[in-house]
Amino acid sequence: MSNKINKIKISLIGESDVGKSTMFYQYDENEYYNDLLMTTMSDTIYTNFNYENKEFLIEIIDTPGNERFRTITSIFINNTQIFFLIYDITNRNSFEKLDYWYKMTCLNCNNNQNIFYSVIANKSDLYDKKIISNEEGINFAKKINGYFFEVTSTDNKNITKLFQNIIKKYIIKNKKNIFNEVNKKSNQYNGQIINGKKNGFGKMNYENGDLYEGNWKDGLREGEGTLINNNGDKYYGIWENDSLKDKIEIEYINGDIYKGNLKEGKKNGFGIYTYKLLNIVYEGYFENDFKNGKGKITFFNKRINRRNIDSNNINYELYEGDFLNDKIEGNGIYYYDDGKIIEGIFKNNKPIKGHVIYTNDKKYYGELDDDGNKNGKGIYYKNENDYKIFNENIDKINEDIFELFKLNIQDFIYYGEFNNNKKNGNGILYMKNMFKNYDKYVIYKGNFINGLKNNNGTLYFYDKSYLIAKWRNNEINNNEDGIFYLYYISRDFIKKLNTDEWISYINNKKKIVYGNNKKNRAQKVLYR
Ligand SMILES: Nc1nc2c(ncn2[C@@H]2O[C@H](COP(=O)(O)OP(=O)(O)OP(=O)(O)O)[C@@H](O)[C@H]2O)c(=O)[nH]1
Ligand SMILES: [Mg+2]
Repeated sequence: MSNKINKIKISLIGESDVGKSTMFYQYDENEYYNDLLMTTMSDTIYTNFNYENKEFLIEIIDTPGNERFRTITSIFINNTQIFFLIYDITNRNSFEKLDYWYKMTCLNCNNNQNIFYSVIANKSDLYDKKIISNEEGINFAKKINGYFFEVTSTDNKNITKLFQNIIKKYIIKNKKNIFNEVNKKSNQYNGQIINGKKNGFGKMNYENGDLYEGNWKDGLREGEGTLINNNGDKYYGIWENDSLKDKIEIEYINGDIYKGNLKEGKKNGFGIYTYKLLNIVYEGYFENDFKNGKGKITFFNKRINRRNIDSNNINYELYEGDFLNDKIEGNGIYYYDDGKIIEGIFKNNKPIKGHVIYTNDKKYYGELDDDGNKNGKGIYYKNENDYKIFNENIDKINEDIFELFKLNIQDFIYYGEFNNNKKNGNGILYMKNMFKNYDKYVIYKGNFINGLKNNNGTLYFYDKSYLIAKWRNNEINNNEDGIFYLYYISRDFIKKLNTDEWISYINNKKKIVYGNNKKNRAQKVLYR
């Protein structure tokens, strides 16, 4: 056999920052570097690989992803047998550019039949920042006739296994050429034969690279057995009539483990999936390999920081509820590592609407943004009973704001628009001590910016009087025309006030007293 055939060239390509060099050094030096400089020149390492007593010389090329150095890349990847098309699972652009990189691999080749493509989803340790689903990665791999792998370059075992597996796969796929086995049968069986058929224990190498080791009956797999498929995934279980029975255990190439039900080779029904590297466990239902239905995912890598959490026996970040197509989607409850709890509706791994309980004991019900922050319309409150009463009377309040005084709310309620976790937009704020030294409840209905009263808003007082004013950061805005209106509905009386009167009234923190002396009430409100 010529030396030429025994050499295998692997090229690592993909956008800048996806982790090519990190992977390269992890394989070469068993070391994780997180401070590598951007690659500007190609880098090469050589290693040996042994397969079925044959030595292979492996040449691995690291290339620059940055646009400025791409001319070099296209030269250095000439005559590559195995391409690692690498993307970063947290970066959509890096995934979308794979198509470009794929095309580059074929610039100078007249026939890419013998090129082995592996699509590598890197940085799997950044699970919570993942935005490219495996489904997307797998679909792209299928499109280019390649294989899909998800890895993290922070873990040496993971990367070693990845390289070994891909090289092995490549060799198996090209066995005929490499071993000159053109006339040999590639289906090889090594084991017991009874009555001319496989019976008892035996080992079988399949043409497609699968390997089965286990029991046989009348030529079919039957009983205990392990299959290592051509992807490097290991299936252990009880076989019946040549296929795996429902309850099985799979050890994936990246170390992940699945224990549970299988139907037609795919995870279906109840199962437990352990993301070994990430220290995350999913227990629940699957459909066609995806998390689908009810389930629970525990992030053992994230401890919950919450004072009273022990009473619930929850120590790790977890979500319990509905899943759809491998994502957290539907109704569920999420216990975050910062102690926040969200019970509500989720979509695409994120909450969109629900009840939020904060560690500071405040609560929120309403719309949320991707990060679980208050965004949109909602009610912010402290006392569960207040919320209940408020919610039941919301129609009345919308019609007549003074109804709110009758509800006897104990703490505070804000009902309205949020943006960026803060009151932003229109809302109603009902609270005690809205002004210092003032011990009565007041309602503000109007506009907020960054949590503060701003622009147009009205203050409503106990006695059905109200003040219409312009606001700036919680203060009456004295930059405006200086005229404010105090309406005394009950007395059919309107008093115009100038800025100074109101500024001194609010800012001098005078106590407002709603009079026992009805006759002088207006004066008291204003000047006491
Ligand atoms: N969390 C995490 N970070 C990674 C991983 N792999 C690489 N990184 C980080 O990603 C950044 C870029 O890594 P590089 O290996 O330099 O990227 P590259 O693809 O070689 O980039 P170019 O040389 O510019 O083409 C570095 O900060 C690495 O530490 C990984 O698996 N997990
Ligand atoms: Mg690099």
